[in-house]
Amino acid sequence: MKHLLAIVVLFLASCSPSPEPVAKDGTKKLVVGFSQIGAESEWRALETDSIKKEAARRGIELKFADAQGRQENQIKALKSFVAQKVDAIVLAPQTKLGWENVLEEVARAKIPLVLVDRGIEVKDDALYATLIASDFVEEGRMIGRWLGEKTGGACNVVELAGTVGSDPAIERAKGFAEAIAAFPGVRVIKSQPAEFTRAKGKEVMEAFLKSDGDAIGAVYAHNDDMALGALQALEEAGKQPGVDVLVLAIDAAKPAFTELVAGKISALVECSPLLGPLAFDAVEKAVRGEALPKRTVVPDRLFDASNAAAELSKREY
Ligand code: GZL
Repeated sequence: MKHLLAIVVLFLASCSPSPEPVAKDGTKKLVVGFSQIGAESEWRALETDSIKKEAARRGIELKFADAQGRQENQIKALKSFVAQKVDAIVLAPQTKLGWENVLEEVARAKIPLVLVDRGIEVKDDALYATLIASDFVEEGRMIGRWLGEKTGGACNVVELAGTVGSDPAIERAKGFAEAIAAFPGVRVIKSQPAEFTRAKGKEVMEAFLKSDGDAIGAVYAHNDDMALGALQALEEAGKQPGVDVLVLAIDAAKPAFTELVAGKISALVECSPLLGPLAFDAVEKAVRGEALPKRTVVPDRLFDASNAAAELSKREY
């Protein structure tokens, strides 16, 4: 009889659902799904690292999904997070459009969703708890104003644009155009997408040099990586970046910042990738049902030859 009872008890125990993860202080461990765009740039790798490190520091179980640069993979990841009944979702959305249906599914599952790094366009902004990102329009304005003042308002610019349809690409172009409107002689003579990558930035810059060569006075790259690719193309064409052609970019991560100090890049506007702490502050508030501001703007500064050397040793990324 005793053996039979022991077998029954063991059988029942094996049927019980796996115990929920428990944090160090005994509370239920938060389980958060993070849908990341991919690994197209230095900035993206830094952001992923910041999110992963902060989750570990807070004892949060992070389910990480890398979409390899494809929105459909992000949508699949969000559906999977819903099926796994995560406590919250963090999304870095590759593009502005195409999120309505999957975010409605997330909302029906009553899972709070925090946007980091890029915004989206949806009819009902209740579909996300908050957006934590830089002000990309202002980043573009800062670069445009700097270029207008630097060149006395006369310069032919070629623009290396970010991923088509992405918030930073759309807004950084808009802000730059707004600022240079005050300098009629500053004109964008060519603009092409270069996917935020170094390789594509080099390839598109080579095409610009073929078509417009000596007419080019400045390169405006929507991120560091495309600017670094442009530097390679310029030097291979026998040009001296920073002397023959001004090179301007946004992100200000270490590799580009080093070229700024060296004088090959002329100006950088920073865009912090260290969004982990802010993201999980928002997640923890959202899970507790606390109200959140719809938008948290991460402030950015401009660096050029006047302040780059003094700033280099202080950089966190
Ligand atoms: C900005 C981020 C952009 C970076 C690029 O928040 O979305 O995407 O500027 C990255 O380097 O690829």
